[in-house]
Amino acid sequence: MQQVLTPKQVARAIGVSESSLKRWCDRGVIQTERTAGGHRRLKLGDVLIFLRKSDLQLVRPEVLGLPPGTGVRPRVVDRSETQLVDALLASDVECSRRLVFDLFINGADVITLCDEIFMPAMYQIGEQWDCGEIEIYQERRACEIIGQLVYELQSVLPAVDVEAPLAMGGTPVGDNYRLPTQMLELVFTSCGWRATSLGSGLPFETMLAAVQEYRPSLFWLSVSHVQSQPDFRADFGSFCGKVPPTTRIVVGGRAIARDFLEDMESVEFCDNLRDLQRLAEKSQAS
Ligand code: B12
Repeated sequence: MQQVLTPKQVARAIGVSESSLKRWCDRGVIQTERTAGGHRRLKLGDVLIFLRKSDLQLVRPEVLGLPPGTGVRPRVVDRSETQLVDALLASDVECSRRLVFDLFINGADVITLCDEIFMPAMYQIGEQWDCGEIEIYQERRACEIIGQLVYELQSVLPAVDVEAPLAMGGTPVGDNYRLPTQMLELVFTSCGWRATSLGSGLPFETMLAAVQEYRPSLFWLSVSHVQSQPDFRADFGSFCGKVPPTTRIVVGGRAIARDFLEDMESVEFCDNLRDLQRLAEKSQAS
């Protein structure tokens, strides 16, 4: 559910008069809804979209539920990854949120955030863990915070049409990575699809049961860890054979190589989330 705000709250957050804000609402400059009683109401996501397009700064971000200091200074993607790593390792949720919402208000889309900020930040954390420079709890906590941020970003995206195509997916058994499949749900939602991540560590039989029950237009498989390549190949091949042709299968992730799929004609491979966005937008248009 998106946070819903009154014009008074938004005016306070942006530091303008309530009457100016109401005028913008009525001119359609900022997307507004009306209650049954005719009162104007604004969704947090629409306020953020408005801020992206305007030169206005947030003066009281707390009113919108954002950390103090959010939206005050422009932030660039370049240095943000390292700043996020520091915030994550210090378990500083507010600083992490501020960074991410600063970038979002500055125009970074959710794919840039996932592919260019979250993923490299977790990569750095993985390297530090591998060198024994950080504690395991710091790595786990970083995952939790990013997971929280991904949900928060999802909650500010525009509502998706109930008739929109459905995408669904998860990670196979033995693969305990939660963030990639959560991010795939976010990306499909941002492309206007209905999207459901089934989670991680799923046996292929249960994925098939979900496909048969919900008949998605697309099923994604995120593969970050494979226990046994031959078993995975056999199980995945058999799964693909049983999925109805009306469901496209898309695969990606760190543990999957393009040549792995050479003889699997019914499966599409995506290198990254940007690739996936192109595929999602193309399929929706056709
Ligand atoms: C957090 C973490 C874990 C956590 C995950 C917790 C959780 N709830 O998710 C847990 C504890 C499970 C874990 C366990 C292990 N881990 Co680990 N882990 C990591 C770490 C630090 C981050 C992973 C992550 O979430 N990254 C963020 C995501 C979003 O990035 P991503 O996976 O690359 O996904 C991106 C793309 O690949 C793409 N993508 C992914 N899937 C798909 C699908 C489609 C369709 C598309 C289009 C795109 C796409 O989009 C994403 C966004 O850009 C990495 C470091 C790293 N390099 O990433 C190590 C790392 C992957 N782990 C490693 C290891 C060794 C392990 C273990 C084997 C350790 C052990 N001995 O038990 C186990 C194996 C786990 C298993 N059976 O699944 C090594 C792997 C080394 C190697 N060469 O294979 C790494 C690289 C750490 C290191 N530097 O050594 N790990």
